[in-house]
Amino acid sequence: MGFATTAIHAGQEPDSATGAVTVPIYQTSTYAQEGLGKHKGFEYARTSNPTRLALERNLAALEGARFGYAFASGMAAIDATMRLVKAGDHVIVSDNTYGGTNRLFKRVLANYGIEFEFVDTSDVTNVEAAIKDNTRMVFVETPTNPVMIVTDLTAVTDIAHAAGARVVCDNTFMSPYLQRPIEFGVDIVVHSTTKFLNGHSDGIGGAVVLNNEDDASWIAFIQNSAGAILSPFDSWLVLRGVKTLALRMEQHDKSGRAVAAFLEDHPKVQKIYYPGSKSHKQHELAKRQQKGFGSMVSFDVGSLEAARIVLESVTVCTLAESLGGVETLICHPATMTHASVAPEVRERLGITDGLVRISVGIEDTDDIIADIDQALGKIGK
Ligand code: P1T
Repeated sequence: MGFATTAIHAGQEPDSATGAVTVPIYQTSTYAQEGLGKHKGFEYARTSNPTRLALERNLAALEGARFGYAFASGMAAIDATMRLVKAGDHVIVSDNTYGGTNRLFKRVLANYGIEFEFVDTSDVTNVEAAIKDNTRMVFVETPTNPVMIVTDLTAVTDIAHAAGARVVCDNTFMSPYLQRPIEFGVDIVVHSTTKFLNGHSDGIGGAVVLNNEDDASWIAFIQNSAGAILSPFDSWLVLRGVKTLALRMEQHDKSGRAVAAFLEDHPKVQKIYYPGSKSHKQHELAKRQQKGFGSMVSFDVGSLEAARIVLESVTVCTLAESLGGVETLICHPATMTHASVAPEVRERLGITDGLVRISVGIEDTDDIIADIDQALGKIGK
């Protein structure tokens, strides 16, 4: 079955009671039982809900995995995944990740005895050098938010597995349409469904998908025990969004390439970060590992003042956090999405005061480019 067919049908049989072709929003907290221990497979909606279950099956199918679990946010999904390690375990993490991931690991989970080591995972020798006897997990984001560093998933997985560690990949920036980490040996894929999967900027959510049955049972146990579940309505919104994922990602990818090409040649732009650009250090790897390059583009205009002018001059693009929606969003990572990252780390990674990040939407490409062009034109005036 092709990707678009899977997106539209996996986990979504017509409703057995009514024939409704769209999975209903089962807005219920509990389910009537026929007798003690006699029920239709649903007991309490924190544990399971038919709308959420349909989404979980759908997302698992899209990533080519057996099990999927939906959470209240991407961060809740990542937090649940980290319950697979415990005090005394060592976790290697990509040194550039979404700021919230860095904050969760460094400021919250480190307090519970988990040892995090941040390395540039785009050079796999760094991962190899960081492996210790107690390494139990390697957590990578690829391409990274916001400087678009790409990690070789096969190479990292080989190293991690030889050491007995799981590999987790945050696939939010690509979506399963453009990258399927499990095909490269990755054990667990996490998503902020808030982004491309939902695609309409109208819900916060997250997901964990994986193949290993024991790990899946533990994630399900955590989902039920800690309770950070995705609501029936939000599950339905993501199911609705995923139906057009293939179409949307084609257009995101097309416009992302066009915007990147435009920025690359622009005199006011000092540097661009886009794996589809031939100047990107890992362009060849991105070509091998990804089906496209997506629509996340970052670029440096040299100063906070220049960035402010661009961000405050756009009219088609919207100044806002988040990404992956149908509308073009533009943001300032240093003060917005990555404000929680230490300034010296931001500086080293290239998250400068002049860095601007665009999530290219699916409006007419010419309108997006014209808007960015007029905003860049205001610099130095
Ligand atoms: O916002 P939430 O659904 O909890 O997802 C967190 C998250 C996880 N992983 C990646 C790669 C992300 O980009 C995010 C959220 N990112 C933004 C809000 C942003 O604007 O970058």
